[in-house]
Amino acid sequence: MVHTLPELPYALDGLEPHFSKETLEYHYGKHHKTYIDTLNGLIPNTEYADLSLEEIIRKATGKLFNQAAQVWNHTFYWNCLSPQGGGTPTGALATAIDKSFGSFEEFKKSFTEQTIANFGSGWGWLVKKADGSLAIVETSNAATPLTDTTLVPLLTCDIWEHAYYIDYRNARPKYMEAFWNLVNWEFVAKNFAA
Ligand code: MN3
Repeated sequence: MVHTLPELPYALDGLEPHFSKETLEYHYGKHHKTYIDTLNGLIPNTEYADLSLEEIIRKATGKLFNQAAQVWNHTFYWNCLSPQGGGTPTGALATAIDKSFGSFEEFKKSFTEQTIANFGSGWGWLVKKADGSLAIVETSNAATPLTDTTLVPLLTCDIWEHAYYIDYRNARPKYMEAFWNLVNWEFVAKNFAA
């Protein structure tokens, strides 16, 4: 099976002024695409050739895992963002956030602090646990909560430097400030309800 780069759910300049068109040209058009091209180069004539992306992620290790997981993480990340994003969640998701973190503001503060503190390259995640409660999880490099079948990923923030260096240089806190203006809470709520 040949894996393809999913279309962005908005135009390359759709996340401006928070994330520039140049950032998306590199992050989506080069980084994300390279993970897919490398993945497609690794799997022909192997036991992974006909597996879905999720199946590869749950089975592979090393270089193949890294490429496959980065493909999935980035597709998920793009869907977590929207030109109409930002604001606060509503409904059952908002209730679950209040229950697990005290309030939306407390959640936002904890997610921001823990993700800023994630050393090196990685991802910050909001996940739903098997008991329905929510938790913040930090992963390194390509690691993804998808490999833990007890967790449902709801939201992610890419904190590889390539996500923010063009717009914010080394200022991860400024990037995260911008990130909150773009969060697609409808997508997060859909993941929560699944
Ligand atoms: Mn990235």
